Amino acid sequence: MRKRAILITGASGEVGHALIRRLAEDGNNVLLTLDLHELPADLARLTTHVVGNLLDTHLLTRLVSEYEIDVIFHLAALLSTRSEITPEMAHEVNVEGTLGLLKLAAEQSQWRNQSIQFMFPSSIAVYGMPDRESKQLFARVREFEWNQPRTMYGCNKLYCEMLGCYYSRHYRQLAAQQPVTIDFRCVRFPGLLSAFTLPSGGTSDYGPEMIHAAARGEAYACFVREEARIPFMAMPDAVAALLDLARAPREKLTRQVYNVGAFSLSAAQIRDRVMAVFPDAAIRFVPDLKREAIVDSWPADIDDSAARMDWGWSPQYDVNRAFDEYLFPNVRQRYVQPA
Ligand code: AKB
Repeated sequence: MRKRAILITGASGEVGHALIRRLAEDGNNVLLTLDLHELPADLARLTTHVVGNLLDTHLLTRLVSEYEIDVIFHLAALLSTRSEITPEMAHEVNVEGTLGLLKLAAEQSQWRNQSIQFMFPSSIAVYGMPDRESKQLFARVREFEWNQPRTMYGCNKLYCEMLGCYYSRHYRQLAAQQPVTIDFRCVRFPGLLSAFTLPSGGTSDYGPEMIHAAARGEAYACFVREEARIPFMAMPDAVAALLDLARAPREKLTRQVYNVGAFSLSAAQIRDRVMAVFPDAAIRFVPDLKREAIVDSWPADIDDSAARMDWGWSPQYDVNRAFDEYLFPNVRQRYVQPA
């Protein structure tokens, strides 16, 4: 008998850590996690963790021979800055990795005659504002607007959203009998702020880096100018968005890809909040014009009314709660030196 499980790829990334903890709170969930890296010991005991490559098809086949996977949270990806450094590798991981997993999920759905749920985190990187004037003028973008990404990562995410929709609606459309397909659902995340982990390889990283550097008592040179603005979200809300969408009745969903928002901040506004709590923080603005151009291509904010309407999306952390109740107390605690 195969064991029923929830599969999380990219489990040792930021969202993975938070999602494992949250899913493990419900003692009934059996978690199977996959990543190139080990998990920290406190997380590893909550899951069956496999160290391996998503692109290894033999490994994936072995996993489905041992586990009956009901839900997949496909988090594995190279983020935007990293993807610009190695674009072809980003394509391999972000697109081919996703394609292989979609195919596997579709085949398993057919085999079991039951739809496997495929949860996919996408990103504001799928948007590409052509210039700062347009960004100011069209401050809150809807899902179907400005889909002209400037980065490899943005292109990868946008295409994988489409692949997910294809695999769930049209896969094997010419077969004599329409097979059972996957239940693909996707949220487009803004920049994420976690109190417990630091991102690596992203371009929204200046937000969390500024906060964590101040708590560690280290100087920070922010790589975008003070006015640069994008939407952000506290990590608990990101996990809640994935889980709320996963639980939403299918008939309520009018689309498969949803924006989810919480608040929008300029880099200066993050600095001001940090300085109010860590008055000795040494924060300078030393723009890296190339990374800043990526941030400028992302919208200032997103319109998430479809998510609010269809499945009741409502972030629990507005900007004040995110900083004052979640980020600052936990980040401060994280770097306390033992007496
Ligand atoms: C990145 O900066 O690449 C990510 C994202 C906005 O998706 N954090």
